[in-house]
Amino acid sequence: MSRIITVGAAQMGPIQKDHSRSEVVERLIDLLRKAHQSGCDLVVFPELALTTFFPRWFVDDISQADHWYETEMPSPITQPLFDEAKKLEIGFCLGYAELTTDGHRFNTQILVEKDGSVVAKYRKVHIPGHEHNEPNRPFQHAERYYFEPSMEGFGVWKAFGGRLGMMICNDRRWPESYRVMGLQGVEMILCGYNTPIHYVPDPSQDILQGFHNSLVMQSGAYQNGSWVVGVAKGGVEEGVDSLGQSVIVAPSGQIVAQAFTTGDELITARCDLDWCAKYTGTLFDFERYRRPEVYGRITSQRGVVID
Ligand code: CDT
Repeated sequence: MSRIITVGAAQMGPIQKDHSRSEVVERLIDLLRKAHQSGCDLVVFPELALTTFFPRWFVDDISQADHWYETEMPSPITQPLFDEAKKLEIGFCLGYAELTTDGHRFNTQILVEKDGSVVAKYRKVHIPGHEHNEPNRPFQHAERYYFEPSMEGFGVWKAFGGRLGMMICNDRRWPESYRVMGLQGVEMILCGYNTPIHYVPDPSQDILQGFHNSLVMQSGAYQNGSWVVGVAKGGVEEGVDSLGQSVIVAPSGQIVAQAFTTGDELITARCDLDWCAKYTGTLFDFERYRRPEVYGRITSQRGVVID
């Protein structure tokens, strides 16, 4: 029997600073309904899908930013999204900023099953950008000030009839993210992102943002025989233009659906999880062909060491 997940990548356009959580939840519910009408089992929302991308501003006292974080999930404001999903029997994946009861701050994504239960929580591992205010930049990317890196790593969960994993934005640029999930037999990886088109440390990369976005997800999918669903919050948000180009990538590395706007847009694909085995059982049969005995540097060393 074939195992199909019809997945929706629910790209969002900008969320401005003065947009309320309730307004945003309405947009998410609208996308959820569209996904339901398209026959989706699962809909994936972007990174930090409830607020503007607040790490673009610096505050001297981090508690001034507490209002951007969720302290519970669901909360009274997000409960209507959970209720609607349960009513429609559709699962979802949602990114948000998490402030734990003991004061830890994470960039988080949850996976919610069709019955409304939270089956998995993933906290971002690779935190890009900078820790301190850099006033000469046109905008900040102070994720390293606002979020601590997760020590929990990359999990894979049984859900939606398959084995699903999650990663968030910058994680998609690192082959280790995919491979750690690949070694757990992942069949579909869900990834929300916010990617400013202007890369301040090296503007020569600006024109390549779309290329690099699909390059990393296509290669990660192919090299690990997994579906990858990459979902943007794109468009001009508080003056910062961000990449759209949400994609659904097959285990072959081929793009099977791609967003063509930078606004709220749903793309979908019927994903046959058994397609993964065509790759994980042949060219990328890890058990047969990998050589972990010569990969020691991957985990024993962080930066480049020149002998
Ligand atoms: N949100 C996020 O991780 N964005 C990064 C931008 C890198 S530039 C500091 C990304 O990899 O797309």
